[in-house]
Parts: sequence; structure tokens; C-alpha cells
Amino acid sequence: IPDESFRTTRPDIVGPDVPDVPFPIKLSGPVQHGFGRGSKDLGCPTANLPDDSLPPMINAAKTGVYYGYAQVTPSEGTTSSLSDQDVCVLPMVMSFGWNPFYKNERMTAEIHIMHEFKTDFYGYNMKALVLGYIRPELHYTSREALIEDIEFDKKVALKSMARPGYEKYMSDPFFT
Ligand code: ADP
Ligand code: RBF
Ligand code: MG
Repeated sequence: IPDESFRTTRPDIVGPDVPDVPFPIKLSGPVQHGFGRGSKDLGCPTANLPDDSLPPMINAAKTGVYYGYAQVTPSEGTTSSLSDQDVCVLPMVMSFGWNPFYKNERMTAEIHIMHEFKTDFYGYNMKALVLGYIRPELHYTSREALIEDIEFDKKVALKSMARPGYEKYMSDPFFT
């Protein structure tokens, strides 16, 4: 089974030492409610970007799992329940693909930020700088296998972005 051999031989650093075209890809928009399929149950809540924020990704990249940085910021003129640590530029993993829930008629980009938030942040603006590709979307038959791979994706993202060519994007002028 091709998927199985891929899963047992995954490298923990992926992509070139410096982001290569089409990266970095900039995405931004207010966090949407997802489909309630329970990313949180997978130990991995994903903040969903709105449809109209996806063209930079759709036009430049294939579906799959990606790494980069994200930042959540309150909408202007509102009081925020987020702490200073919550509004930093933080490492993220993103699942980008067709959504079977909508009969594959819609692409979605779901971002898991590698940080413990005390509260949800639906409606807050989220900026994401996508810096590299990790792997294709796989068709999982077990929830355990998906959870295992997401945990590995997080390690890959952190190790891959620990390189100077990636770390510098934390202070990119795109972020506030
Ligand atoms: P939904 O189907 O509505 O997207 P999820 O179970 O994926 O539901 O949860 C996503 C929500 O969880 C986000 O919109 C955000 O408000 C919250 N959240 C809390 N911690 C995180 C995190 N570390 N990364 C992403 N979202 C988080
Ligand atoms: N779902 C899949 O069916 N196949 C995948 O390869 C896949 N990879 C994911 C990688 C990451 C980093 C994350 C956060 C989620 C992934 N998902 C995958 C889960 C999917 O996008 C969605 O979050 C779940 O269906 C729960 O809503
Ligand atoms: Mg989600």
C-alpha cells in the first residue's frame, strides 16, 4: 500500500533551506465556523479561513498539508479576550483541500496554530504566511492514523521552520 510506506518513511525536515516559489503565500480573513466534524476531538482545532481568502493558495499550490506562520488579531474597535502571547506570530500547520462534506465543490484551508489558546477566536482576523509543503492529503481509514500523522506534521513544521531561511518570516512586515 503506497500510503503505508509513505507513512513509515517520513522525513522530519521538508522543503529547501529557503522558501522557494510559490512561497511565501499570504492569506488573511476572519475565522469562520467549520463543519463541526470535531477537529478539536482530534486534539487539533483548526481555524477555518473564509472562501474569498483562498485564491492566492488555489492559484499557486496543490492540495495538501502545509507549514508556515499565523497571527490572530482582534477586529478593530473591539475588546479582545486574547492575551499578548495569543496575538504573537506563531507556527502553524494547514490542511488545504477539497471538502467531501460539500461533495468536493469547495476548497477549504484549515489552520492549526501550535499554541494553547484559553478561548476560541471565531470572527477574529487571522493572517497566515504559508512557507512550505509537507505532504499530500491522504484518505484515512482510521482516526488513530490521522491523529498520528497530524502529530508528525507538527514536528515536521517546527523542525523545518527552525532554519534561518524560515525563522526570519516571523518578523515579516505582513504581520502586525
Ligand atoms: P470548526 O469546525 O468550527 O472549525 P474546530 O473544532 O476546528 O471547529 O475548532 C476551531 C476553533 O477552535 C477555531 O476557530 C478557534 O476559534 C479555536 N482554537 C482554539 N485553539 C486553536 C488553535 N491552537 N488553532 C486553531 N484554532 C484554535
Ligand atoms: N484529513 C484527511 O482526510 N486527510 C489528511 O491527510 C489530513 N491531514 C491533515 C493535516 C493537518 C495538519 C490537519 C490539521 C488536519 C488534517 N486533516 C486531514 C483533517 C481535516 O482537514 C479536518 O481537520 C478533519 O476532517 C476534522 O474536521
Ligand atoms: Mg476547523
